[in-house]
Amino acid sequence: MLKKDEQLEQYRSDNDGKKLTTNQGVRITDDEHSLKAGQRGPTLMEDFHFREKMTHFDHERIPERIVHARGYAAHGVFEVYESMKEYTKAGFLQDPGAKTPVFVRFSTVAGSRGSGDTVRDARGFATKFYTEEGNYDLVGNNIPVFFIQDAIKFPDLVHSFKPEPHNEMPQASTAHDTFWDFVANNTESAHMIMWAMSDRAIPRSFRMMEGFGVHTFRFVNDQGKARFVKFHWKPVLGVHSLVWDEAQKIAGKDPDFHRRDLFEAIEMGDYPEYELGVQMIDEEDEFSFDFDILDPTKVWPEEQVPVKIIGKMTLNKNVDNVFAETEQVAFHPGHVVPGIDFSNDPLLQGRLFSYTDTQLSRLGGPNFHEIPINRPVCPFHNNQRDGMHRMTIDRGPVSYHKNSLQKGYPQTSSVEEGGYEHYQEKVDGKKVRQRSESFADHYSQARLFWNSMTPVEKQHIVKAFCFEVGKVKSKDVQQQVVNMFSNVDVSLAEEIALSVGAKVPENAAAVDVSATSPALSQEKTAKSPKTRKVAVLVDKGFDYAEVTAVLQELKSAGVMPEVVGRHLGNVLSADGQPLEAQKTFLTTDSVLYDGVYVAGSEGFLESVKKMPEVADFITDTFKHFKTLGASGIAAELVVSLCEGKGIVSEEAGVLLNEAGGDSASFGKKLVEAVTVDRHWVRVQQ
Ligand code: HDD
Repeated sequence: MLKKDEQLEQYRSDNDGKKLTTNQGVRITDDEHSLKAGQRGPTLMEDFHFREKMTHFDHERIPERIVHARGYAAHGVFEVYESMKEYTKAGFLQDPGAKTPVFVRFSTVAGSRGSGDTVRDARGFATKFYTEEGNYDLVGNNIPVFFIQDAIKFPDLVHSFKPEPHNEMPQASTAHDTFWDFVANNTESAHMIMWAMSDRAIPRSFRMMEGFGVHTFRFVNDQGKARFVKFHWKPVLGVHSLVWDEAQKIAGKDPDFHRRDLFEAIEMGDYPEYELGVQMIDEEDEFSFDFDILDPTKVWPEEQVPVKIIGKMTLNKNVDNVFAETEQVAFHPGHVVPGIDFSNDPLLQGRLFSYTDTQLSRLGGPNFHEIPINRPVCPFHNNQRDGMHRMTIDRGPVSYHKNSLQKGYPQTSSVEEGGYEHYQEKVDGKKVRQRSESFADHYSQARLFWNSMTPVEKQHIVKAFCFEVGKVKSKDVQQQVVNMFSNVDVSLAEEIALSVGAKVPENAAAVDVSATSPALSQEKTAKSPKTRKVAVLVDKGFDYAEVTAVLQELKSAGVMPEVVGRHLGNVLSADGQPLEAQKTFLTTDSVLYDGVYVAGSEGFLESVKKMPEVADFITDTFKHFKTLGASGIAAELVVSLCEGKGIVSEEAGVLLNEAGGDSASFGKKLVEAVTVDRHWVRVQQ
């Protein structure tokens, strides 16, 4: 058991086999009737059980996070691959054998706590490392840059993307006037907007997205030597996304799509894994780049500053209680340990104030560090006292430093004893409300991103712009957005302009979009069939030998097939053999799978005639570029439904198996096609 788990164990409680009591421990005889004066009479004030139960219920809700309200979390473990002693003295990065407990919360940014998972948005990726030297929080996103360069603009940014205050619409969406008005008037957002309009903003799964610390931090080693560092999480399963139409449909069919995916993967033992990578720049090279390394709207292109993979995180345990753990966890980029320090990035500096401050109202006082999920696993002692919900019983009369009555305890530590020493950066400047000229280039990296995309990725970005800006009502704002993005690429601006009825400015200069950073594209990401979900559509009269052979192939490759039928329970094959359907054509939908395999039978054709949902299963799978397999008479059906909608061929991920064909090799081909993921060749130009 990891140390954090042991600690949490003390607080876990089970009702199984227990008597119902009040919070004071008094046993209760009846929990269904309030105490009344006569069976039909009024309820009595002295009913302490009623009062206590109702009062507690009345106060069950706490304020949701101002951003990142909707999130889902899991426990896990982090292990470093090799000692990082040369670069940092951080204890948890020294010993490859050491296991550091972690707690990770993934989130969307804009939506309320009850909003859908698959909205277009950045995703939060916040990790708490419970190290022996204190908690270290890496509070990042799945996008490596941010909208703004100075934290003082954060309230403005958030006000612009939250639902508009006069009518509280739209929920969990940036497709509205105030957001795009903010963008067009704050052009430093250009680079982040390119990412937000890309497939990165609609991940297939929390398990299949990257994480980034975004800011430049510092590593400091035991010699006091510092280096600038950026943090990356790289998912072992690769980076994969949904397509926009699918994402929107999932938001209705299963708003919990991402949390369900994470929860189920962990329950099944398919533990999500992410490798930790660092990019490092020597202090001497601070000014060697054509961007300012302190600017949070810039990446350090991986081709210029390689990512060194240094360890792995495995998420292996779901929470026991979402409120107690996921909701009450409090992250803070200012929670650092010796060996990790800050840079002067003005966005980071502002964050260092905001996070503790927000917990004061969200978690109701200054003692939120005592909530079990937030407690460090190492001892913590100081002279802070009292406040709402204080749990620790501090003994003795002394609560001040320095003292003699308690022999100076709790004592400070020297650096050698592990005391945190801030990096002694020399700072000299006039007090000014200004931004460095070196932050003024808002477009080069937006262009770099755009130019590093494949044609399909570009097409998705264009469509996302057309959707989002198309929902804006103000013609003026639409025009401003077109003007702004003509600085990234005129052809991009032309497409947006055409779609929203605006004009590309006549003086728009053809900008140089020749530089690329191939690492920015998802195209070459790791691809694996593992944990991919395939719907197996069956109806009465299917070929039992074929379906079981295909199921076998899928399962042995780590694919997760789910049998879907007209009704739950056993579906009978042509030779009378039963196969259990776990879902029905009504309770699930093609958008919830990575591929669909249709086992042909007369019964299936009947279902297609009777239920339009069944044909949608096929056409949507095709439309979303996912693997589509069909056998026997379903093969003809697939061809007739999909021809005219794009390319129907094996190369395009449409696999047809004649009745009586070799089912095992058909199953293998299905696995290969699911591994490829999306079959973009179907895209009709
Ligand atoms: Fe933030 C939450 C990530 C800029 C202020 N932020 C929050 C969470 C994540 C991030 C992942 C959710 C943590 C959780 O799951 O509980 N935030 C970022 C990143 C940023 C960023 C990657 C830019 C690089 N944030 C940022 C700025 C400010 C804040 C500039 C304010 C100055 N963020 C907050 C907050 C939140 C928060 C209001 C809301 C809930 C919370 O802190 O605990 O304080």
